[in-house]
Amino acid sequence: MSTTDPTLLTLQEAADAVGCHYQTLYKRVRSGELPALVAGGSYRISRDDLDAWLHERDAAKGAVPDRAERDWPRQIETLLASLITGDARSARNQLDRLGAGGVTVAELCDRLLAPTLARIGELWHENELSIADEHRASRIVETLLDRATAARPKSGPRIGSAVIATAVGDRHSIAAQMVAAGLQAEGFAVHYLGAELPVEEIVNMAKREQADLVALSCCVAERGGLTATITAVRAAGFPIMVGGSGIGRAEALELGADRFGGSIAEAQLLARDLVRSGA
Ligand code: B12
Repeated sequence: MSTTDPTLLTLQEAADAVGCHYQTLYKRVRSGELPALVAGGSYRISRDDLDAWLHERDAAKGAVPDRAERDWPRQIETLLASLITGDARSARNQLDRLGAGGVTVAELCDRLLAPTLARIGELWHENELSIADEHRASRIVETLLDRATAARPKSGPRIGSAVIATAVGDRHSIAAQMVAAGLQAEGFAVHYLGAELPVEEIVNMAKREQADLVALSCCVAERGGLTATITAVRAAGFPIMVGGSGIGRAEALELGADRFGGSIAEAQLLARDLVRSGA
């Protein structure tokens, strides 16, 4: 392995990712608790080893670690700059660093990706960004979500299975992709269908995969496709949860959703709840 291997971190890089002083990691390396290589006269830590160490430490504590509070406004500005300039590599590195520091998929979505996309939306609205700028940024976010999902396969028994989509008439697939990433990280088998699928296709997939629930994301004001999908999914007997910036709780429940959620963290809790309650 060469010292330029991007998966090998210096002590300082690893400490930055974790949000602690480098001396803390130095002591863990010296005690043998955290595996490290010596390259060019200094320690190098692999991302996999760092992740495993963080995981063990969290498990031993039995609680969420008290890592330094993330500076989310700064993280958002950094990601925004990468998305605006189309710098996919910097965006990827930023998320990798946060992931190595123990940030969850739900936090990445709720605290970083969604607010950054909202800023993209504002700039687009104010004609500061072109449609092409917005499309390039959206595409980068899709690849970041693919990567975040792939990096965190949850071990242990499967909690349930979920079919996830947006309703016909709503092309905002990224929100649904975030729900899929969040549920997958939680231990669900996810069947993510993206946008613009006819209602019967969503229902058929739920039947074929014997889904425990259907999750729909809604980012637009249009209601025809959403109403038809909720009605058909309910008629087929599948529990359904709805969320997204285009709809509120009262309306979603009124349209027939069993649950409404306003974040990916909530989507994870609600999905577990739907599986447990079977409705
Ligand atoms: C990217 C984008 C697009 C892309 C989408 C690309 C893609 N592959 O997704 C494209 C270019 C296709 C697009 C098109 C349009 N867009 Co657009 N778009 C956006 C933008 C910038 C980001 C959307 C996004 O992905 N946000 C991130 C998501 C994840 O955030 P979120 O919805 O808040 O979701 C969070 C929670 O609500 C929750 N959640 C979400 N879903 C679910 C589901 C469940 C079950 C649960 C529990 C929780 C949950 O978790 C998420 C994370 O915290 C927004 C700006 C914004 N403020 O969001 C506009 C925005 C959504 N678009 C808008 C508009 C108007 C349009 C167009 C009509 C523009 C046009 N004139 O053509 C078309 C509509 C096309 C259509 N029929 O769908 C408006 C919507 C207004 C409205 N409510 O109707 C917005 C708000 C921009 C604006 N300020 O005007 N858009």
